[in-house]
Amino acid sequence: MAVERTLSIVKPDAVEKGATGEILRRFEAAGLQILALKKLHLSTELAQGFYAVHKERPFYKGLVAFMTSGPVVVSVLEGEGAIARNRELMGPTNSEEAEAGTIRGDFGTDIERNAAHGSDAPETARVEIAYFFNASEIVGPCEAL
Ligand code: FUP
Repeated sequence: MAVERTLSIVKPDAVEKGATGEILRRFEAAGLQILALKKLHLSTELAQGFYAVHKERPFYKGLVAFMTSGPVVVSVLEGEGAIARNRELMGPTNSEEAEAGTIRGDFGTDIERNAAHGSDAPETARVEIAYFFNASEIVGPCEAL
């Protein structure tokens, strides 16, 4: 399997619960290296741009309101099959359908307040990583893991 990079966001609900450290721990325990990491409070413009693909959807306004409701923690993860591995760790989009032991099952509430975001394909990962990080902010790879 190819070494990939993916963008992760610990969403405002999980940050507010104090689950950031546990979520990042799960990434590392699953063999994903953290190449870049920052905490920020998204502006409406930044959240709208990130979710622009959904702008005609009925949930867009609520999603942007949620994503700007508190700080998020954004990271670049790297590893073998990182995109699928991250999505496995997160569980399905709807936290009500996510099993215990998954990030969305353990820390999310429903389909909107679902604790985490992860890129869904290599091309979206490239776009999403560049949306939040300059090349100089991405450090790695490291040999330790
Ligand atoms: P995912 O790839 O799992 O993040 O899911 P999607 O790209 O389908 O959706 C992006 C985000 O939109 C989800 F994280 C939550 C939100 N969403 C809703 O709030 N309501 C919906 O009905 C579908 C998605």
